[in-house]
Amino acid sequence: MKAESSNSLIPRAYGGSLRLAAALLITLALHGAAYASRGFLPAVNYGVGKQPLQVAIGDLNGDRRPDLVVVDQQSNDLTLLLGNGDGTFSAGKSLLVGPVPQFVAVADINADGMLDLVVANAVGYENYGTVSVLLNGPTGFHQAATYPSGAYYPRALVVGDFDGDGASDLVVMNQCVDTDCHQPGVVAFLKGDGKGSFQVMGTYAAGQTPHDIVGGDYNGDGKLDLAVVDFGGGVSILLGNGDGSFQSPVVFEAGPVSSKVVSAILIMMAISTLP
Ligand SMILES: [Ca+2]
Ligand SMILES: [Ca+2]
Ligand SMILES: [Ca+2]
Repeated sequence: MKAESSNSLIPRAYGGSLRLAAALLITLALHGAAYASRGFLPAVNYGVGKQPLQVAIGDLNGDRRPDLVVVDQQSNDLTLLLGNGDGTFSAGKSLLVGPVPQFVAVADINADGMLDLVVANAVGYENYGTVSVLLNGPTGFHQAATYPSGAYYPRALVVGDFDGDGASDLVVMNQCVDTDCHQPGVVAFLKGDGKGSFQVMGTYAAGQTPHDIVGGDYNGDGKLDLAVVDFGGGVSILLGNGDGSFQSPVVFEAGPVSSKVVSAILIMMAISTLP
């Protein structure tokens, strides 16, 4: 049983919060020697869609060179930037997803050896959230298939086999449970069939204002757990039962979360307090 992620630098805790740090580490590792003596080279900018919100890394076209995929919140698409292997990128195509996309995860969800894309779409506070699944293939990504996210305003998700049947599942962090968003959000377990389809099987409380989510086996029992960062402060650890269900959150109190880096540090601190 093992979570899947394009980020292999951080084995026990990975996902949205740490992806930014991983991207920075990769960049520094690739170019560290040159940068150490000369400083950073001038930035090179690449066009993407409207209101880019998040970026993920993975070899998306199978040429063994890391590529980038950018979430464009306002144009409802993803932009692919294909890596040339020398730190430059070629403009890729855009891929339509659901309304108001918030987050993309890169993982081989149908175990065919090609990395796929899974997107959390906020859709809008007045509508139920969705997840877009884009399977990869020899000729590129297929058209997105859409599934309910389990509640309202999904902001992030993690991919992993949470019920131990060998097929990748999703856990989606939804910020709201109703259109007013007055109640605390939930995380939803979406069971995967191994072919790219997902179905909501249950939702679980995860703090007052869930903001980010990371998956990993935090207590070393071989079952995937969750760390949910709260916007108001603190981290909720939900230990997995290994069947797709989760125990009541263990809350690690902390101050307000001001950045992704702070989120990552808080998660590490919360894990260190587990018995
Ligand atoms: Ca695949
Ligand atoms: Ca599974
Ligand atoms: Ca565990």
